[in-house]
Amino acid sequence: IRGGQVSDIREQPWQAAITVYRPRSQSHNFLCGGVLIESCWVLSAVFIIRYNAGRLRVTLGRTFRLQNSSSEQIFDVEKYWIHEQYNDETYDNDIALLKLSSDVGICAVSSPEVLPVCLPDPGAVFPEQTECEISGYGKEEEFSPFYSDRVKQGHVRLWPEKNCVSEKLSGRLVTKNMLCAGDTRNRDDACKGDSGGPLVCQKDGRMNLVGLISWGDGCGKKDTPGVYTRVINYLSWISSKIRSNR
Ligand code: 4AZ
Repeated sequence: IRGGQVSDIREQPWQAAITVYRPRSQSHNFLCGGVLIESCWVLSAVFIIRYNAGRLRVTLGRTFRLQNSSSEQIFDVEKYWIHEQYNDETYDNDIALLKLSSDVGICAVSSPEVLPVCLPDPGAVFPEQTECEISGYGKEEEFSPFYSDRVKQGHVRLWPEKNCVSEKLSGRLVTKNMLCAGDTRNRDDACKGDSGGPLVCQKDGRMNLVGLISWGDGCGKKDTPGVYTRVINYLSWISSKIRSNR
């Protein structure tokens, strides 16, 4: 997260960190963010997941990315699904669903540090300028060599659709499956390593997962929004995958 502030995982208990096991170094490398939506189910973005064939692992409940914590819950990924219409060039349909591995049918156990986020109702409307929250362990500046040691959160507003166009994003295509959000102060934004993580907005006293961090033109550039996968367009994709693979 560029800008924003350091946070505690209890403020984003659905935030996941996705890592891949590298046999050569016998270590887990951080890849990107994810979002817990049910005990055994995590949403993330496609791009990173797909180029990292290997043993994926999901870490929940950690405030500090590299520090073990008594509140953490760690799972191997049993299987994952990439959206059938994912487009490698435009990042259209940038959504992946991960099933956590468990022998007992229960994976993540709810606690102050680990809690699934709500998906929006199919008809929910989130008006332009709604203030929402993003989070992740990604970079604090576009060209920083390091990911953040600690989970961060940032505040962004939903952009009017008429401004969410390729002219604001170095000419790259924006589709109906994407939404734009940004900070009116040009400060907070998602950055490298945050993709797959949450954009949540409050509605009726609950946090709803409105977007998945997907792409952008740099991090926190003036008048340039971050681009998010529009989660509400995928509610039936998500529920049918879960239903047929429980
Ligand atoms: C990334 O590379 C990334 N400023 C995600 C979001 C944004 C930029 C880069 C938006 O994961």
